Amino acid sequence: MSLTSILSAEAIENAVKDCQAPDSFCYKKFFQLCGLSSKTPKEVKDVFQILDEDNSGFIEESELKYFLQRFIPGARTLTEAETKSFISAADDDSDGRIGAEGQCLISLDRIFKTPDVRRNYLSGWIKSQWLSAS
Ligand SMILES: [Ca+2]
Repeated sequence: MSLTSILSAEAIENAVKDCQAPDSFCYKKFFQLCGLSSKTPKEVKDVFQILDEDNSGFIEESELKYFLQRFIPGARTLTEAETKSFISAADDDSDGRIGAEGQCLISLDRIFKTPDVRRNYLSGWIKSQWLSAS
């Protein structure tokens, strides 16, 4: 699984180009430009898993720093200020990392989605939890 199997290479390039200057990274704009905002819950979770390089179930600060390089190898690293504001936007329990499960998945969703899509995603997520529990 690679990011370009979920997102178009052209959209990724546009998104990364848009935040080439240090401290110009805006995650909302980035997710819109690269097309992630319109992806299904499953695809969003696939992207999360790609970004979670060590499969810890969380995206840590060290992984976020290289966020843009996961999309395009030659891209810049995020600055400390960008990394911190990105994490604080998604980190509900303030443990300094973004998780993919439970409450954390919902907060990740808050970043990725518009409110209408978020509701559908939430109900889909709850269903998937029930299915996997039975
Ligand atoms: Ca990780």
